[in-house]
Amino acid sequence: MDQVKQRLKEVGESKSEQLKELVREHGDKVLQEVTIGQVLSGMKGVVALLTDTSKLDPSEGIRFRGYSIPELRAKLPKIREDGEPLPEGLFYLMLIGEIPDKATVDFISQEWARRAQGIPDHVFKVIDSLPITAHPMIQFNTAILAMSTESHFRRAYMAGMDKKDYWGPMYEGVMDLISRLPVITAYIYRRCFHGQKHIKPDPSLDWAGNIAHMMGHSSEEAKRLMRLYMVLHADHEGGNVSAHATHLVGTALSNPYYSFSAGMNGLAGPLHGMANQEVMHWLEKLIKEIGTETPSVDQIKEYAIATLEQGRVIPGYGHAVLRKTDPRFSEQLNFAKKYIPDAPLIQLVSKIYEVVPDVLASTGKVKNPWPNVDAISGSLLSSYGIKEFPIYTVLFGVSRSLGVLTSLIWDRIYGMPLERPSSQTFDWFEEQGKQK
Ligand code: HAX
Repeated sequence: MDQVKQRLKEVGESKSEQLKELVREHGDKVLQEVTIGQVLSGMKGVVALLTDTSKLDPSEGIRFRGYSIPELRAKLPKIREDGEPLPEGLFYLMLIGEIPDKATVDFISQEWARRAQGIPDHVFKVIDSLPITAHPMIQFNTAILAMSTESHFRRAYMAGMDKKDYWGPMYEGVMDLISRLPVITAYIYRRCFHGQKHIKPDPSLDWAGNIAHMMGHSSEEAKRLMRLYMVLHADHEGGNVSAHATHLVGTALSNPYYSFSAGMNGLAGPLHGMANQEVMHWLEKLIKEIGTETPSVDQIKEYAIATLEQGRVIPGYGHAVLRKTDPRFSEQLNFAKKYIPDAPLIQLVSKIYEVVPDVLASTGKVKNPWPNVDAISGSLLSSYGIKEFPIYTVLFGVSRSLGVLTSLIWDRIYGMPLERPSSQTFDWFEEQGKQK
């Protein structure tokens, strides 16, 4: 058993006992009242999930196992003191609940580099059988499903594994899957956009550095950006579509590939992860229609209002939980201002930030008029040379694997049962509304 798995076993055994005790002692306690409005508006604010990896505060933003993003940047191990934290460290923190030392992070880097070599040939053949014009998210998700032939969990389950051991093969599958996503991503990227000229992984590199390297953006600057990107998108508590879908499908004891694929299907929606690509189309159209990369505040305002009048959303703005500027937006903006302050797209994003919140607030219905993570991530990637928008949601998915798959392991440690909420008909809701 590797050192991370061993530590997980120790932490997990005690936590799963505590959970059983909690349900035994306090299982009947009422948590909250739920209104018809909440249920019929996407269950916003309804507490229905247990997720330890991160928690989202409407005003403050995300905390991973209690640590804010600035705290993580200070505490998680890095390659260089002035660099970005390594996503391997965030993975360990989310999995174990402790900040790892550099040696542990190095172990995970090496372990993932080793496991990344095990992708079976048929996965690449399956990708190659898709049209080159198929959206990268289609290719990504197809590859994830194709990799499920390797599922440790499925094999162990078929062999009659004891319930209490579910977490072990789940851990092995998750480690394999996370390690392999960068290779798959770079393969799709180079297939679609760089004449199928593929670049081998460099096993001496860290996980995120390797993504940049295999995509062909191997400068130190691009690697630094990729580390930031992979940390910032890793998790957003349990209720967002990708996390929730991964968890839900996992409760049927579907293997990690099936479960993660469900989450990625959700991430591919324009109101979730695909918003990063949508933002770039929105910016591109703005530049084309107004005829300049440096529009005035009034021109941006007019363009934003026109978007709303067409019955469309302004991508990159708004959030189901957040009620302030997303700190993941601010972190990226600070990064850009530090390293590429003159990049035209970053200047445009900054100017839009001055205008759009007021436009959205003036509608009187948008609960959060502030930018989310997607308002800037594509502009940042593009400014570093990764200009092919369709790959952006795939990169988001690679990062999101860290959080949702960690939670999937914990679901099996906790012995989470099949999730099966109740549904009611329209007539039932109407009847409830009439009752005093
Ligand atoms: N532009 C225009 N209208 C918006 C809006 C925006 N950016 N954000 C919300 N609204 C509208 C909603 O469409 C809704 O309109 P209707 O009542 O006519 O249906 C109304 O304002 C109330 O919505 P809300 O309660 O404020 O927001 P929701 O919780 O329903 O939705 C969304 C949250 C993120 C889906 C929403 O803000 C949105 O569509 N934003 C644009 C897409 C986007 O950036 N998505 C990425 C979000 C972050 C993320 O998950 N990244 O992966």
